[in-house]
Amino acid sequence: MNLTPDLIADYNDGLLARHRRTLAPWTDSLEQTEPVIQKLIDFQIAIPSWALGTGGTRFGRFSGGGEPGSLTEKLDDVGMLHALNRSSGAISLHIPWDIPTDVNAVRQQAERLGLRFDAVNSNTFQDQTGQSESYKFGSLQHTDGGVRRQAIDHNIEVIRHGETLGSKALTVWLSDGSCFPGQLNFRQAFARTLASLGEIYDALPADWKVYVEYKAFEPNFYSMTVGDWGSSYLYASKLGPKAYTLVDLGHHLPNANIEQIVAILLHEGKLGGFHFNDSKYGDDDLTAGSIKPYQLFLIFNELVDGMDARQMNHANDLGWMIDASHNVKDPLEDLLQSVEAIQIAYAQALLVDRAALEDARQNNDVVQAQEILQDVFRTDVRPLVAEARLRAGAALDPLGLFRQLDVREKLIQERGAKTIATGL
Ligand SMILES: [Mn+2]
Repeated sequence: MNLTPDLIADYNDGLLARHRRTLAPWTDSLEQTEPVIQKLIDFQIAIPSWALGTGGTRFGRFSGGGEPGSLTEKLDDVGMLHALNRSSGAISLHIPWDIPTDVNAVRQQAERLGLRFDAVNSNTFQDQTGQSESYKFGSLQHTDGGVRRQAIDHNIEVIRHGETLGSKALTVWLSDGSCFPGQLNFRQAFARTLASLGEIYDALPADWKVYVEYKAFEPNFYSMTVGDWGSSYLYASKLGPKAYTLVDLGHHLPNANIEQIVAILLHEGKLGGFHFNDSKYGDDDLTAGSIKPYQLFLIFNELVDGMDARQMNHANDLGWMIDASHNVKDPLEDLLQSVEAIQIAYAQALLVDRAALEDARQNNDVVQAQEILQDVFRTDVRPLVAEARLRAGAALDPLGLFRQLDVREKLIQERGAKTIATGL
């Protein structure tokens, strides 16, 4: 589907009067809002290729129809999201699910759609057809050197695929761990994993980063070999300056203080990237901001504060990615909702009066510190986010336009009702 600038402008014309009315209260404080709008325009959130199809659980999967059956179709879907919101200008690929067959064609298509390739993801949590060794008992931690070799080589192959597409980072998430007490020698598993990661690290091009993603539990339920931010930080520190920790919001034990984790990692210069999602219980992979929007805001509050303290570029210096997928919504509508929730939290964090907050902290004025944060959180910044979209050439209401155009119905007609996105 070709969402031309004219089509989007026509759609926006119908919403413009209402938008101007909601934006009016902000025009009195232009000095404060202009930089926020510009930062919102610059801020791009990568869409993971695996979120374009309906996710599933181990109990079942309910395809919504019209899912992308090839890398080309996945790029088309992200290109459409980006045309709608001008904030999804990147895609994060998963190897082997998304191995490009014609690299030049893929690069050209991405360029045409205004997309770049964010971190590439390796997969040693499944066995692939024809693979000689099994990952049943782990990959980089495995007791058998042959399994470790295969997993290391796979990660290096993922780097090479990423290089051909212009990606600059590898994300390693390991399902390695153990399900029962006694199964694993923790110290040896750590040492083997570190040595394996070291070989992958050595294969990184000079301008690449490796993100070490952690997860508290699942699929292993007794121990995970990269189970928390401390272990990830330890691996990343020992690996070297190109290695960073990646925070996936759903990968913590319940009630973990993620904003504090983010603050400390940023302080140490070891936060590399983000996987946004939301959860009620565990790794629920729900829409960003759908369950705990205040937590999302508090995380962005630390991100903005910590990045500014290190003079980092908000848009480019960290990897911003969504990692969500579930069973019940249209995946594309869900992604539009996630991107907007992230933008709202980011805009609110940019509006925090940091001098006043520091002053309140200095004076141990707990009430005032809380008031400052909650006042911003309770402010409706949606008009600012919409204004950023308008200026960037996006739809004022991306979800509204998506529905008005019957995009899903057209994708079903084009691709069929029973397609399943590769890898799902
Ligand atoms: Mn993740």
